Amino acid sequence: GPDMDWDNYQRYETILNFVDQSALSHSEIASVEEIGRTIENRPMIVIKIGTPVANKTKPAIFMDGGIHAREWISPALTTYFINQLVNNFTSYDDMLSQVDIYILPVANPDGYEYTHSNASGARMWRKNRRPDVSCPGVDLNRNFGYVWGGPGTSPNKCSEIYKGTQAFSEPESTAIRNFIQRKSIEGVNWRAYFAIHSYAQMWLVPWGWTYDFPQDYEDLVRFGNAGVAALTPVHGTRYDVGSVTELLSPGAGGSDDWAKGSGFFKYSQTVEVRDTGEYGFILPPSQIKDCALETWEAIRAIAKFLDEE
Ligand code: ING
Ligand code: ZN
Repeated sequence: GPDMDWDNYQRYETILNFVDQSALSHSEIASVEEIGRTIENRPMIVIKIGTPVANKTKPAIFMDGGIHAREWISPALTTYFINQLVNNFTSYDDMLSQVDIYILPVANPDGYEYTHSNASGARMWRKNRRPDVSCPGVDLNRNFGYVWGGPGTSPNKCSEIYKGTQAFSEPESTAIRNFIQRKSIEGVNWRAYFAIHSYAQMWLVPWGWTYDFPQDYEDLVRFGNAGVAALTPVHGTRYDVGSVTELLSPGAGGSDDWAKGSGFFKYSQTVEVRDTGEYGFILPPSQIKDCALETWEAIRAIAKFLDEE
């Protein structure tokens, strides 16, 4: 298929080939796993990247990208991070010994591919592609099973924040949950969960379901501040750090609330990347590399934080 680059937004097939090739050519540090299939039977893949360190359980990071179809910058970033870690790894071997990182580059490939189609209004599609005669699609970021159906969700199939028929009714959210549970049982030391979204330039921490704060909220903000302190100097891009409800509005059933509420992850966040609304979801491809470079610095700072903790 076509080659990968970060001058344009890529189709899912190109992303799949890129991730497979990255792991195949660097099998000493990377491996790919199919974690499930979407409603339209597309494979969902996670790449694990890290060097084994003897006598140490490394902190592990999980990242979901592209859970919302129209947020094209998200898969562009997750694939950029994969490329930095796998194909430029000699300059980042520090990070590869500090953490194990698991990246799901596109959590909603059915929706992502739909936004690349010519169907009327398709470019602004958000949900997955669960079929329905009148209103297809479930908001995967309202379908996770922690206070499912709480504030900021809808029981209406036609809503952009439709929660689905029950918690984890969708194969895409179920695949993420099952993978995290299974790896935990296998001994993976989950520490930080990242959901990569656009747009707002905000580093959002739980909770999304309530205006209350988690009891360790200050730790989560300190973690977020460490990321943003590394991000902003790169191009002067400003991010706010705070809870979802504090900075935006309630939204229950998000992947970040589930990651925290399930107890698997202490540090859980939704990072809303560029911009603040000038282009919104239609961020020009000319901004991909700048956005990727600055957020990559945040991820590197976070790896160091977790290693030193
Ligand atoms: N924003 C997020 C959304 O899902 C959010 C905000 C994060 C809500 C976490 C609830 C939990 O609506 C975007 N841009 O998708
Ligand atoms: Zn989103």
